[in-house]
Amino acid sequence: MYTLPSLPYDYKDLEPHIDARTMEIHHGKHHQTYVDKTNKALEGSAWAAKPIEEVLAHLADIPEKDRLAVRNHGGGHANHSFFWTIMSPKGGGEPEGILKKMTIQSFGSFETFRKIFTDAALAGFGSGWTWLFLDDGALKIGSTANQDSPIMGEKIAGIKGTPLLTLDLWEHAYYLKYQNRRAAYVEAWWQVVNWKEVNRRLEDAMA
Ligand code: MN3
Repeated sequence: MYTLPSLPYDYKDLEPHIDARTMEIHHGKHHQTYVDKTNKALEGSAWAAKPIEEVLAHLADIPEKDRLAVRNHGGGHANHSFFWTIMSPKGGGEPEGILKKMTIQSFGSFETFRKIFTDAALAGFGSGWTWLFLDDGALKIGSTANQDSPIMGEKIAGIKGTPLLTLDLWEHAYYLKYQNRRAAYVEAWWQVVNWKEVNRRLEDAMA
């Protein structure tokens, strides 16, 4: 049985960048629905006792009749659980530590990294996510459709690796406040990115 994780901050705490009403619906309704439908899809299965990340890494082993539901709703549960942690009311600014060093090594500068990530987020058509992830020791940026993620692997998601940072580009993530202005949402989101957490995940992945 999966359960909705509580947020590490209040719904209103990411204001004015991400509004409280959006957070309330996004977490309390959308994410809850992904949790409920994952539980339904895995009802009676031994997989339901495993962490959702482990299930998603072995999607091919899920019975075919349940596989798409697990991919979509389990993916939604995992992606949102991760997404909440990489935002913070004390976020924004620039990375520190090994993350700072590696973004400069990989992309030339933080500004270039930010631009490549932003361009990827704006280029996506329809619903999906843009990621910074670690693949074979290298930082990479890529996007996935629907609720796919790098942990599902290249065959399914088109990219593979350990997620470090992600941005939800479904309209439900921003439409109440930003309507069609996806670029304004992305710009606002940079103001709440929890670089400390992203750096911690990179340290863990490199260890
Ligand atoms: Mn969402």
